Amino acid sequence: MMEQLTIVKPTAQDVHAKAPFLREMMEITYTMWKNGWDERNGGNVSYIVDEAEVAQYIDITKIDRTLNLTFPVSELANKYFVVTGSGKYFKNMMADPEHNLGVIRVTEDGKSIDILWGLKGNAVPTSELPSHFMSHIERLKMDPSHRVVMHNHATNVIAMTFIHALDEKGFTRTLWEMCTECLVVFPDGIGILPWMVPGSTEIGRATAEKMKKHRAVIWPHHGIFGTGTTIDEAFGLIETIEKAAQIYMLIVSSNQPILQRITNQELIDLAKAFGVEPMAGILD
Ligand code: 2HA
Ligand code: ZN
Repeated sequence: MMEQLTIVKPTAQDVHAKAPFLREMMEITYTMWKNGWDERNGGNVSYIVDEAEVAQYIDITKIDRTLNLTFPVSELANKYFVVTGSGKYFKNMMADPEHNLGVIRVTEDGKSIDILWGLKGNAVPTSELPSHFMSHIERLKMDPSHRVVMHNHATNVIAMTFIHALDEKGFTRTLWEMCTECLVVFPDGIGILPWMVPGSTEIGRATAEKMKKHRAVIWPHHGIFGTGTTIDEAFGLIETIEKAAQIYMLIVSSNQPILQRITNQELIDLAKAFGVEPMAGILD
């Protein structure tokens, strides 16, 4: 007998039925799972939301729990985030957002977070919170309209990290060559870390360091981080990189000789036509 997935219909009173920032998170995490990028509890997302917007749907004076951070983030003091929960399955986001998502606020001193909504059943924010928070800090310095940090296990990106050299310039150039739009979508190129233990403050620091120059960072044999000013932008960035990696894997797997490619001059022409500044040291 086929097991039926029960979708609990939200009632009009449910915050997640009304708040656009929660709907967006539910829909994007579910989409990522459907794409095969978030098996089991893989992946995590955090999204900065304005206080005024949160206050329209949630009583921001009511604190459910306060959790101490092992890494202080005074730069993010009093900021509100929607976050995915630690150990939670993206597959279940649409059916049960209150257990799988949370709305949190960083305290005035940056040493703790207040849980204001969701993360029911004593759940806590994503295990990759250090990478998320530290990346937010760096991206906000580069772009005050930055809002989203998104991590997933994009399949072809992971595959490519086994067979392509892990130097940032070479890897970026290969991706740019795979689809014409790539250079336009990520002219700032891809940051790549060495393999590291996930969930740690160390990988958080290393990821954030790369975020000073790039909006996307690859963790070899693990996955990708993408950032943006909106959920669509962060998702679109990862989607484009994953598509390029897929083309690369298809070409390599085809065992056919490469007969033609986008040339260096064509990439230069493309950057000029679209007014983007390509990551230095690749096309010159
Ligand atoms: O558990 O993807 O990197 C979620 C993860 C950890
Ligand atoms: Zn991961």
